Amino acid sequence: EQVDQTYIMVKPDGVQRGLEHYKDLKQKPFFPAMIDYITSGPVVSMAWEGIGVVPSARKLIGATDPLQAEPGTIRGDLAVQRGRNVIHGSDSPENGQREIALWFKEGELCEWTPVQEPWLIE
Ligand code: DAT
Ligand code: MG
Repeated sequence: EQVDQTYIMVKPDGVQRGLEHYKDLKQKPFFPAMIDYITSGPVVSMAWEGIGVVPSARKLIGATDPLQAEPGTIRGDLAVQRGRNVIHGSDSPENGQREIALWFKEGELCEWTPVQEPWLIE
């Protein structure tokens, strides 16, 4: 099975570097407001690794619009509007790699093996 990595960020957000993060949305009308928001304060950055981690994390996060997000998801339970949707998760393994490289320097990622791993993964 494919082990991927995904970049997870608790927004808001940004500490200046957020300016690059959403470059694929640069042409969107909400881009300037989103950049103001994403650079308004510190964020919590994480790199998660695991089998199918990209779709699993997105499922946990919920739909972009919190009003459409299922109860039990982070956005569904904790957010109200798209422009304040609390958390980011990469949308593909390729973007996971790109975003992790953008937000973490060489040597900053902490890799370890939890003792229960053999009981979770065949
Ligand atoms: P996601 O964060 O679910 O991957 P996205 O990549 O399409 O969603 O957009 C990135 C962020 O941009 C999203 O978390 C919130 C903001 N956004 C998206 N669509 C928006 C819209 N129509 N109006 C305002 N903000 C929007
Ligand atoms: Mg996205």
